[in-house]
Amino acid sequence: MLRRNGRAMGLGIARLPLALFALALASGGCGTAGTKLPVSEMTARTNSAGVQVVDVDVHSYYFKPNRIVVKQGVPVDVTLHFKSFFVPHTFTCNEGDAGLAVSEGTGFMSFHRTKHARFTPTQRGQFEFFCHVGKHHQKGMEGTIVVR
Ligand SMILES: [Cu+2]
Repeated sequence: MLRRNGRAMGLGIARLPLALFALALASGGCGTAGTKLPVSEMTARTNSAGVQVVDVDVHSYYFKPNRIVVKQGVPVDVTLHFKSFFVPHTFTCNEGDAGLAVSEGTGFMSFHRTKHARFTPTQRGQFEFFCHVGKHHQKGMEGTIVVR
């Protein structure tokens, strides 16, 4: 009886690092900093409805692609594929003067949800988008919307 208890306790201790690792994952301790990744560019394609569509994968802590090229004056529909299970993220752009005021995101336990960020760029130029959750932006979770 005692020996069996001892064995069970030993197993419990062996599993502790795994539990800590899972906890670190859940709290956002893991992930890839966007600052360490190269630029990946994608040009939106105009669909039959005249909307510029582009897909963006939202990871911890980067967007892919992180450089989106669109045309001025044509509506844009960015399909956001949230790839993290536990860490919430947003796709945020605060360039209201350029028609780029948008913030779409998920909460905790997002489990591969998809959302849409819709806007119509009114000015040519390069505008930053980012994730406004916690310190994700500082970790390099950002990108550029290029309006031509
Ligand atoms: Cu984020």
